[in-house]
Amino acid sequence: MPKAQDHNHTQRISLDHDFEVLYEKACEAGIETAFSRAKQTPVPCPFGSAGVCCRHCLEGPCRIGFNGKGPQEGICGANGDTIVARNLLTMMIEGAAGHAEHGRETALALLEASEGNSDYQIKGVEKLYQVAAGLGIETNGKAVEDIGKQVALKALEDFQKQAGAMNWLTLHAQQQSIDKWDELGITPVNVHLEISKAVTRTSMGCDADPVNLLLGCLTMGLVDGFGGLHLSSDLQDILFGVPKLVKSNFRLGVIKKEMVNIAVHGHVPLLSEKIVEWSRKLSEEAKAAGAAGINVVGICCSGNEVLMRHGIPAASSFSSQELVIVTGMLEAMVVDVQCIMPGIQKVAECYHTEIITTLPYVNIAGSTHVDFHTDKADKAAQDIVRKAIANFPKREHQKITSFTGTVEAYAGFSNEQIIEALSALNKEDPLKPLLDAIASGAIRGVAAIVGCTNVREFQDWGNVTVAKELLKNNVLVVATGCSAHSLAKHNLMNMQGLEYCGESLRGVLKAIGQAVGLESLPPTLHMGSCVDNSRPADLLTAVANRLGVEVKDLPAVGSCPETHSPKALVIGTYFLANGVDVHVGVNPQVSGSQFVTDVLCNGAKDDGLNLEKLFGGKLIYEKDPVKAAAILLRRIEEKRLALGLSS
Ligand code: MSK
Repeated sequence: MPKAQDHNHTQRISLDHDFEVLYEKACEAGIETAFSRAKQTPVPCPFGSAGVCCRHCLEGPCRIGFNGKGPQEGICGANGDTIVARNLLTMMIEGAAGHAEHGRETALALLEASEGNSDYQIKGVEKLYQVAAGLGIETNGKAVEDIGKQVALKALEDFQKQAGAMNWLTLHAQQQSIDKWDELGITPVNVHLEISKAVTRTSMGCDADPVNLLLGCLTMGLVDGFGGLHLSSDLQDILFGVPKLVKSNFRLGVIKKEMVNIAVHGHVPLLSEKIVEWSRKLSEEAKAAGAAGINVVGICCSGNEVLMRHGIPAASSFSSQELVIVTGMLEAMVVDVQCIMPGIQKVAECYHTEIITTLPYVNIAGSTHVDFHTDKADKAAQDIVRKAIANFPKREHQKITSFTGTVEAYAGFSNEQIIEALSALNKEDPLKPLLDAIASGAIRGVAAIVGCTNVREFQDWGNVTVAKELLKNNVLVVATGCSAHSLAKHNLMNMQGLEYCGESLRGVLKAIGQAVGLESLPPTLHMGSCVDNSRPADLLTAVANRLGVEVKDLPAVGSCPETHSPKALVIGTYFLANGVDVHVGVNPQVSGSQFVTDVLCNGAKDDGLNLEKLFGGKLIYEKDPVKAAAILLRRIEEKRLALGLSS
């Protein structure tokens, strides 16, 4: 077991000192975490890293040798290009399936709520009318529940229909993009059909054409974008309400020594919404158990969801999730789906913390399981909160490490909130102040810093550095997912961080913020969880439509500096299919094929087929966050020039 103090500066785990304290504590107590496991295997497998290991049949695994040495084909004759493209598609399927299942579950929840068969009611009525209108559903004279049912059925159609394009694609995409996707034959028909087709094409003896396989990746990107991201965000806004400006706190100081602490972790907010509700309702029971009350804290994207709608404070992003338990103050960690490390159970066994799984297909051996379904959500949430209360007296006080520092952060920047803020400057044409700022160059462009933290990266460093570099150069930065945790923890979502903004950007943020009663907008805008990458996409579409151009023409970029999940890769592919440049700071595992690398990363002027020629944007792989930001700034300036905007 490595000791934290044995590591030199480059081996530090986090820019967030609190997690370094806990990592050292864990190491000294002999408690394994992802950080210590990563240090025990410092070099990832070179074949897997290059994407050239094929495990699609039992004749293998086969792998392609490097530099022309060793076998250049698998036993079946698949070459490196095919194997790399096929492995990439396999990752895309994994990412898209997770998000699509999120969308399907939310659609079913809306159907059950509309039919009165669940513990949920529709709270976002205005959003319901807006989505229904977009889908062509007649709303006049109909009850809210009737409209909710029609919207839910339209959503479920996107998992069933056998012809045409997905309803949510037609609802959100620009027509020029749809035409392009149709021409290339990549427009998805329904989520399950496309995932099933993609799994078939990656299986042994099927698709062996790297170009066709890469087109399959783009289809998965569209499945993810429309059947996962947009569908989930829309329906969650309908069920739980559209997020509005909230102020909350980040860092480990949000875990309170005197309270019963419950962490919600995962992605689908159906459960975490109820945990928040019942934590408030059962606080007297916590007091009877000797606590001052119940404190819910967020981890990963469940954390982002309850932050955006309820101002629940956030304790940790993905990579440090196990270390939250090492505080010794967590009575329960409740998980739903995605990005949940199995390692949390072993860490929890060293403390009094109870890991509670809630979905039949996401179990962890040794944990408690409380079955969750929408028609017994209140009962499940009460059981879970009471389990946490019962664990409070079991704390081992000598094992507690508490922190007092928290960082204030603003969140809740849905598009509706952004438009409302802009409306205070121009009621008739709310986007105009933003467009004027972009046109004049006060804002050079827009960047979405999205995605994860990664145990093999120095936590928060890439996310924060890219953001600061872009802010300094007057780029408007929005954020989602775990990168939003990084930015918030390091003062980029409160007014202190305004010092990192270039002067003209700071002026625009102040003007908009003051119009809604704030000192300023914060330097970066928290737009939600990883499925909420639909929100920056919708913002770009609204701006492009207002200007009469395509999204691909805008001075806009995406960056995922600390990528960890295939979900981040498939989200990036959705943006690539819309012509937006996407930066990743972690190896996307395609270097084993020069052909695949060229298609993804080469510029439009290069020979041969590539994404930029087809769609207008490309994949940028750059580990160094300062260099990455410089490339993104250059791309923004190129797009400004092409649009005829001021230099
Ligand atoms: S949780 S996919 S580590 S953002 Fe959405 Fe965070 Fe990335 Fe998981």
